[in-house]
Amino acid sequence: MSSTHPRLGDWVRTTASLCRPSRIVWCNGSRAEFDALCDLVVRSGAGKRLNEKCRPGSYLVRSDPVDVARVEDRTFICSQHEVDAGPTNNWVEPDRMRATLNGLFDGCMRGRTMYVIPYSMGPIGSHIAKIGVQITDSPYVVASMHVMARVGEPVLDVLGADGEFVPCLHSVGKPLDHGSDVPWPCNPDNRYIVHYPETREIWSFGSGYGGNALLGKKCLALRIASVMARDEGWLAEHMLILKIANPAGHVKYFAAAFPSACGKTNLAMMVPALPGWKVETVGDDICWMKFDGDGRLRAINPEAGFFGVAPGTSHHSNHNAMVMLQKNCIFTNVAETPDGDVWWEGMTESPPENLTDWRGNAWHPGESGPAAHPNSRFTVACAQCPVIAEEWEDPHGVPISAILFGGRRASVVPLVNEARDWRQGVFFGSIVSSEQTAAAFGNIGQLRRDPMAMLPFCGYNMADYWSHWLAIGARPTARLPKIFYVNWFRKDASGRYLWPGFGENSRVLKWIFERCDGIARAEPTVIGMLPADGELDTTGLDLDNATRNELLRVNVAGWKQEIPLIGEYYDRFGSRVPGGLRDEVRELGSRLEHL
Ligand code: OXD
Ligand code: MN
Repeated sequence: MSSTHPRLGDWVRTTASLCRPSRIVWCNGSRAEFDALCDLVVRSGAGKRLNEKCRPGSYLVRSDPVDVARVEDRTFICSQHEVDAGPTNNWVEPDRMRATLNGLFDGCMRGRTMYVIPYSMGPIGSHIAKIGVQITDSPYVVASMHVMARVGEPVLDVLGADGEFVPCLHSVGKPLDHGSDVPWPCNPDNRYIVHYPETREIWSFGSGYGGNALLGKKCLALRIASVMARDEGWLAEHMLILKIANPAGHVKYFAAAFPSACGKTNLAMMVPALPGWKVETVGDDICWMKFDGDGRLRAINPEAGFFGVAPGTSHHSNHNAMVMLQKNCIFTNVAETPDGDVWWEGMTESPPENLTDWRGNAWHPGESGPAAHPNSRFTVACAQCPVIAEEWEDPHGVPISAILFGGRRASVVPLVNEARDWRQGVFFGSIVSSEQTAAAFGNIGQLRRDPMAMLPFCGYNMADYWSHWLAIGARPTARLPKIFYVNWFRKDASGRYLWPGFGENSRVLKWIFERCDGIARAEPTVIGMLPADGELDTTGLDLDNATRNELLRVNVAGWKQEIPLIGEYYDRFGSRVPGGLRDEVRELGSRLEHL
């Protein structure tokens, strides 16, 4: 197969003459192609087929131990002007970066196959979807892209002769000059994950893992898409999308942003503890929202698969994920049981006796390091989720009633807080912060500000991104979702969680649902609208009054301490910070002073 799209054809030819692969394969997206790629990964020594009796159709892949996570310090936004990348992104002048990359990519695919993967982020042909074409020399990446995106011929059909696409060039950065290969080729000394926002191109070198290499996900669907969204008047966000139905069967859709490793996948697939309530999944990581003709924001999940963190996933934390993972999965860097199945920390209360760890070494309980790498992953099709919403592929998207922002905060930030209006909601999003590790009492811990959970994923100046959010809210015809700030992670003096989390979070979702309908009552406070007395449904929960009050209290002293920290954070962005957010912080400060 080749393309009838002259610009695409030219790009593939130019790239091939730069990278000099042995052969070029255009991916058609078929099942046979997927199976052949998985066979290749097995034959390379990086992967093995799991026991058909335990995990039919599934594979375990082990990466090089130096290539196990996204490399934020090697991720670049190469806009023409440094200020357009902003202080939270790495920046190099684009011509300089192009010179460096041209040098690295020169001959980098010698002895390897160059795969061309046309893919769609979003249902093929949806007006909200975007097309990318990834070139890569990693069969593991192609197989993963089969799961994570819609790939192959149908995408070329939509592209036609002159459709728009984002060129995404990827190489593991290890030419095969003298025959023998290593199981997981990579080039840890020369890693570059590079985005050119103005020309909408992605170049990635040296890593074969996750978001560094599956370029549809963080690179296209967030960093480049956030720039497109700014220019075209929509939102590309690091958010799950869930469908929630009350006992009467009335349905709403919520989008929720949390920093990585704060339980987005668990929330998206939750089993509600409240009788009669039902949660279904539309997406677990990325959400694209566009206004429809009625002024409502409608959301699609641009992905076709889940690339989730395995450790911590169990029948207690995410029963639906455990069911979803029973077959047809690619597991990377988890541990292996003697009977050819997988295991990770948190899957069961105690580990099995004999395991092979993520590096391929024998592992026994009590060993100092974990058996599965903390960032080990599963890659699985969304369609396999037992609670996938039937409309998850609706090309028009689903209408969003509420947007939730959240982080991991042991203190100060209440369990749930509704923004008075859109501007305050954007303020909430801009101050999201998360404790890097579980903080001990008395020490509010090292906080990492992660505005809208987009810190590593915003493709332009974060302050301009806040202005874009404010502009979305200022559209005269907009019928905007309500915005909430949630925090499941409050702790008491001894470090014990105050809130049980997981399925019990449905109690918070119920209050939000009923706030959207104007049924539940809220109490206006200086920091926002908190559930009025008795409005958070805690029936059947072992939660004493003191704990409940602590979860929903306005911690005046704590917020007073936050105000200068927020101001200092904003100062990093100088004059680009929108006046509306400066007003929010000043007004919050003066309301607190008057208490
Ligand atoms: C992810 C992340 O992989 O946010 O989704 O790191
Ligand atoms: Mn994510």
